[in-house]
Amino acid sequence: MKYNRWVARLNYPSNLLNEIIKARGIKDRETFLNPDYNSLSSSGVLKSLPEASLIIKDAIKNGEKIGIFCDYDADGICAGAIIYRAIKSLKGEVTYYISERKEGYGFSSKAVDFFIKQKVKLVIMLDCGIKSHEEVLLLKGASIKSIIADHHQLPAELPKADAIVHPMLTNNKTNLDLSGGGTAYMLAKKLLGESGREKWLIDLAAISSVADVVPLTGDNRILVKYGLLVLEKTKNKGLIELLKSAKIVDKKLTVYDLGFVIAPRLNAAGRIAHPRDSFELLVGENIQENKKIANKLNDLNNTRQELLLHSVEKAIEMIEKLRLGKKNIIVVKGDFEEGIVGLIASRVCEKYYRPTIVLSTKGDKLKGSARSIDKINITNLIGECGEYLLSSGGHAMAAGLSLSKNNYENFKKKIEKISREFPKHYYERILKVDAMVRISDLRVESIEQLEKLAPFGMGNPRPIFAIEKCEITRIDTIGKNADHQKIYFKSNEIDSSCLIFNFEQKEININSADKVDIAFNASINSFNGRKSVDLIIEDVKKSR
Ligand SMILES: [Mn+2]
Repeated sequence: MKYNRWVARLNYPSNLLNEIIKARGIKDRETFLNPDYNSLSSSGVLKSLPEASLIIKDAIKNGEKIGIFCDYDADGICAGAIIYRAIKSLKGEVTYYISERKEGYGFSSKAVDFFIKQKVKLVIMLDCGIKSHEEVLLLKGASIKSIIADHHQLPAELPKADAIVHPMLTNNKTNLDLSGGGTAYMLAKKLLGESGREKWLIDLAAISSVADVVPLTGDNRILVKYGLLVLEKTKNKGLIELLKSAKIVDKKLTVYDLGFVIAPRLNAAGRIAHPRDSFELLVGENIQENKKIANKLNDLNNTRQELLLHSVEKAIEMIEKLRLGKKNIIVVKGDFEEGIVGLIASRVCEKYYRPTIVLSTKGDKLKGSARSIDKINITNLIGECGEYLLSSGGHAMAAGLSLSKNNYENFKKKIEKISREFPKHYYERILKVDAMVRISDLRVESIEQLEKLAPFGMGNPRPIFAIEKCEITRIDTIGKNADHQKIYFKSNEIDSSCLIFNFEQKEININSADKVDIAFNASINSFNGRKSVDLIIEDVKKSR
């Protein structure tokens, strides 16, 4: 059993779709089932959006050069590309500075120098900047205006930029969950005067939203739904080559493609090479050049995958040896590649269900990344140890940090001490089951109906069902590496089967003599024009 507990919201509902909608607390059923581009609401409530748009339009009108600075991850790169393309389509003059990961997160004084040399009159910071107080002042000193469009946690005092667009700064005090790219998209929408031209940029906003794992509800749901549609027929020449080299053309694209195929390729450059490649792909008009970059990103992504597997193994070895797996927080350091510490932390956090900080010892200081579990805001937790840090920032579930090597022990001691106070129940993995069902409820038609809840993702997961007391009749091991299983079972005298992917022996430990409860998601499998329902196991436990 992978989870400590299952909690079911519904018991044997008569109509799956209707009752799941209600149980998930979705208030406006019709709006949710039919997300409409015209009901995007963020652009109406974001503070300073009109001001920011006006500043950009003025700069364009006066023939002034505009500088773009964005974060080096997929969200930031897409945010930068959105605004770059919007300004280009208004015939503005625009340049960009993409910093490498080793220059550190956020707007740097090096970027300030670059923009001064380039005689830029306005700088727009995307998916970063909300903590760039000093750099904004440096720009001001050089008579350069600045706009920040960021979505990271707000500092106590805001930088003195000419306009700040941020999902937590709204006229009606709602806290929007936009990604960096989503925030940039709202600015582009305002800028292009809802001419309709901005719609061709929504694919980039969708990639951002999924890459940054913001909840796919409200405006994000609209961005992703329409973003997927636009991406299938995108006019972005770079994206076309990226889709080709990743072999996802001529198919219905899904959130999976955004999160596990496209975003990792855009991120790969920033992790182990230079993120400039990804940005230039997304704004480039030269097909040959784009082809070259897309293939390069493909290769980089393969290298990144191998590197990650190896590094995760190494991290787990350390954790097992030092018995850190049961501590309330896991802190490890090693000579990990800086660009993938976040990915390592994410795998470790998933495996042990503990907030995890992974630090790279490769540079002159320690640079790291953290991932967390539902009940612990990791950015706040790290912030409490600020006296030992050079920098830190992020969201509830993920953060970045850097510190000097001689502060490591003190930092570790303090954060472990605070974490020791956390109650046990924080560390319980709970599986939210949408409904207990009978095998006869899982007809092709009712599962097809549930597809109306898509796009699925963070904040709107594919529904999970559970069936009690299944009698196992046979277990087959399948897959190239024999790491999947097909389990045949009988429930209420009906024969059925389900699939388990990438199982770990100790998690799913059953044999054919057992009666088990299974928790799974259901999807439609079309083969040779025949439709059937696939049950993909999320967890299994012995029946009581
Ligand atoms: Mn972001």
